[in-house]
Amino acid sequence: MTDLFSLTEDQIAIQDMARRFAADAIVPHASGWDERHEFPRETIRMAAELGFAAIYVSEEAGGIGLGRLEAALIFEALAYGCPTTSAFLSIHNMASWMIDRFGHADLKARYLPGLVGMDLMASYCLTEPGSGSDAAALRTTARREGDHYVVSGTKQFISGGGVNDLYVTMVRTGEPGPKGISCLVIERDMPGVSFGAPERKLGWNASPTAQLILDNVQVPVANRVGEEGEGFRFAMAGLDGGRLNIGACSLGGAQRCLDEAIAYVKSRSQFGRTIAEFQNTQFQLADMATDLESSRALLYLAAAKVSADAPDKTRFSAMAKKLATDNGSSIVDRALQLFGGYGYLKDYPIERFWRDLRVHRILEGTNEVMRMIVGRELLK
Ligand code: FAD
Ligand code: 2MC
Repeated sequence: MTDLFSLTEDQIAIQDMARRFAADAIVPHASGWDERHEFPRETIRMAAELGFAAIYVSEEAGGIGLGRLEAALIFEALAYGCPTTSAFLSIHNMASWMIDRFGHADLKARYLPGLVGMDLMASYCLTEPGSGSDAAALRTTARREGDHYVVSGTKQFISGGGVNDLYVTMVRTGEPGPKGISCLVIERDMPGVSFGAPERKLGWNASPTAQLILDNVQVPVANRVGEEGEGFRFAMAGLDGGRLNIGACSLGGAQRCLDEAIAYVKSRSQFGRTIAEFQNTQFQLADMATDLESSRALLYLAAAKVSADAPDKTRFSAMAKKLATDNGSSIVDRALQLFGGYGYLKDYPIERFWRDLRVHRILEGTNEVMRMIVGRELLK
């Protein structure tokens, strides 16, 4: 019976490898990246050498061809050091997977060899200034002229905007609504591509965010992923996996803060005894651990469903993203409280995780949108 609920030897080996990489290459540096607003390009390239840039890209295309549970284990382990860097890799994986899964042979041959080793880094571009949650209302237009599309519009909040090489971009080629949307791979150096100023954010400082501005960009029809009108479905399929990964980033960040809190309460004394001895502290830790394990259990189940292409995978991915990111934020907040005033200082890592995990309740679909997806499905 317990075999059903334990990881396989291979999964444990993958998790160990990711944990070792995080301990050596991420944990010691993450607060500096945050403080300096530094994008850790070299560390990300090192992660790619372990296959972490193409975790669920097929082996034929040069990826490591693993499932979504393995991906969640990796992103969770990396987020123990830096949720932002882990999420950056997740977005690259999502965009690369869309090309591998839905692209035609020529497109794959042109871009995937660079993407799997991260010689090329990719962004995912759905959101616009006027359409966030209502993603199917996007207005960036792609007008076909011969063997090119002429693309104009603005994509908002693009992770990797300005630093990445490729932009997997949802554009309007047809009627209003989801059926008029197509997906194009746009290169940073194409004439007419520019970027807004880097956004000044509460957290996610190690991950640059900027507008992608497209002004009559000529994009070859050969850069279209799949057929016209299929872009929204591809974007949503990408997010089924992306949402798991963001949830996993919250699990890793919350686990780190729980571990830090356990160590801290044993070392800090007030009223003549360690604060660990207060029943309130023990109850807080117990609740934090319970919330973390229940989120993890649902997330791993949802990941297995996305791997298996189960009919209810989208609903499970949405439920897991909501639970893991809400609980992740709340666990980090409770850890900060256990640290007292020291939790509020940059001398300890908690405040960074507090800021970084907060946005996971908003991006890759707000947690209200997650409830909309689940509610609609239940009432179908
Ligand atoms: P809105 O959609 O305007 O929502 C505002 C509020 O209204 C929210 O609370 C929302 O839940 C609520 N709301 C909206 N509709 C409903 C409804 N029907 N019922 C109930 N409540 C509702 N996007 C990309 O495409 N690529 C990226 O790489 C990317 N990276 C990001 C990085 C960062 C740091 C941030 C902050 C955002 C990023 N995003 C990216 C955008 C992100 O996905 C959007 O911010 C998110 O989807 C919400 O859209 P919005 O900000 O326009 O909010
Ligand atoms: N997989 C495949 N197809 C899907 C799908 C999925 N998970 N979800 C929807 N579709 C299809 C759906 O089947 C339908 O096609 P058809 O009519 O042929 O059946 C089509 O897409 C339209 O779907 P809906 O009718 O559900 O579309 P609607 O406009 O009502 O809303 C909603 C969909 C709200 C779920 C979507 O707009 C959404 O997810 N909004 C949130 C946006 C978001 O998550 N943004 C994240 C940006 S990325 C980011 O933040 C990063 C940090 C990278």
